[in-house]
Amino acid sequence: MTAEWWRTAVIYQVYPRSFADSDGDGIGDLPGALARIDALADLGVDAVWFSPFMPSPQKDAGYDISDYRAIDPLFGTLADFDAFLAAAHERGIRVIVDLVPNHSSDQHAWFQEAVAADPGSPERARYLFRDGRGEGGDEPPNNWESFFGGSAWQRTTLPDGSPGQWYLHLFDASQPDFDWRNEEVREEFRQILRFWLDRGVDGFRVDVAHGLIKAEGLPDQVSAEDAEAASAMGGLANTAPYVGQPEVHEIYRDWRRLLDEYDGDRALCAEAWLPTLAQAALWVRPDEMHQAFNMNYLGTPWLADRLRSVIDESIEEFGGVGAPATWVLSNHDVIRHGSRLALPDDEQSFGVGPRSPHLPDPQLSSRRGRAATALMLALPGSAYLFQGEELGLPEVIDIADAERQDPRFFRTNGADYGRDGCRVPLPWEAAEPHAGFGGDPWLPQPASWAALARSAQTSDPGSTLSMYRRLLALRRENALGAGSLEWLDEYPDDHTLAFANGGVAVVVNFGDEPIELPDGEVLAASWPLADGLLPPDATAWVRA
Ligand code: ISL
Repeated sequence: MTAEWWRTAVIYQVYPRSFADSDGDGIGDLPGALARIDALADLGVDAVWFSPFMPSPQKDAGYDISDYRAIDPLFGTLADFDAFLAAAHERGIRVIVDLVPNHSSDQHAWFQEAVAADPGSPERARYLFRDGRGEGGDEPPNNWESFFGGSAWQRTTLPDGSPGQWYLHLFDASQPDFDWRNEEVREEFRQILRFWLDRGVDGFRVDVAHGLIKAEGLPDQVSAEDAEAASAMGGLANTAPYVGQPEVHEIYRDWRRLLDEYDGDRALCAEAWLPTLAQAALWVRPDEMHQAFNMNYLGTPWLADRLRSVIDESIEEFGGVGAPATWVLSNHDVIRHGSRLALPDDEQSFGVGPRSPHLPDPQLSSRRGRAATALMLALPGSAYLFQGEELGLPEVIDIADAERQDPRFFRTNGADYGRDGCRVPLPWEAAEPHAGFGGDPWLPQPASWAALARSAQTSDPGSTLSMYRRLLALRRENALGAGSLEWLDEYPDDHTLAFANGGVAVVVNFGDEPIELPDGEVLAASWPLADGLLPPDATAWVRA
């Protein structure tokens, strides 16, 4: 592979608990992933990103880590990981692992020591313990809210049963936040990075990369209206006191120096949810991370003008700091993109379930899902795929409340369905029990998924899987990742996007009527053409 593989790579997210289960416990594992590695090679991806597989009480599906230098027995052993890494490298596939530095599990040895230690002790200083406000310290230290709902503070209980200090958790109460102003925390994570780099990983996806540093003094968050008023009066516009604090960049510069000591082009990718692309670009300045997820692109509805602006802005902002633009439509935190793009714009976050006001139409989901992918894979830069999107899996809606697992569902008392619907285990073999996933899956698979199994799609030229394979092969042959985008303005219509990337012209139809394609060989189409015309909610690639 060429130098700086991450500038153009298509990176496939393996969510290990839902990928492939080798031991029949209903939870995917590393030997299961190894047994299926040829499916990834065959698909044609450049790299795999593994969501966390480290030891964890699994309160947040592995994003609550109790030991950063081992593998949870649920998923296998370090030897299993080494075997996967070697097999991936043999096939020219890079492997990046998930680093979760914002918080640990409450079962991590450091947190257990912190709870047992006194206020003001070095053990407590690794996390964010504070006295409460109000009489008896009964009120949380500030007004911050958890991303999963409710207060971001949890009070501790002393051995005699009386209430003690509070600790900060931006996510679940079982996920206490580290204090990244503490040098001991920084040194620990340098060693963790080295542990995985020494094993040969090609890089890290960095969880919550916007949030490690909290504003000095942990001030109350100002409400959006107050912030607006302040900014209208010439004051500073509000950003949450735990998002995008300037000192966070020192940490990534330090990590970049560390990665640069290693050979082989290792990369850091920021999971940073920031209000604007201009802010996201700060994470990928030349001495910081290599890539940042483009959450602004992911959050854009299926509208030609909105997509055109976000594409232009992405190329400009990331390009402006010398970083590749990145693209992503699906991951383990959002509604699967076909289903999402078939929902009203204001219902595309926080999950969908049986009581949601609107449910996505399956046909429309399928058409938009495929069209959106065919648009994304033609863009220059690097793209992320989430396991199962290549099978056209829809969001699973009918999960009974009793079967749901996401802490977001529980912390909002079911007001948000949360993320279980995109995490349902993959179907591999149409004719096997549990569609060949392994044991009885930890989230129930719909019976209809047998028809979407990889075995049912693999030799069907019209399947979603065949479309992904074809697009990835064409993307590689035509070096689209390293290309550049030029809008084709002979399509002035509000309901069309058309651009050229090198020798490939790409046309996307957002309207209700079929449209003409430019002259030339049709290389790929996300939906069958009708009399040579591109139908609504479809994308075609044409040899220009
Ligand atoms: O900041 C957010 C929205 O503005 C949140 O969405 C947040 O950044 C996001 O949920 C972070 O997600 C990651 O960390 C979580 C974990 O539950 C997710 O699965 C992971 O992707 C806590 O580790």
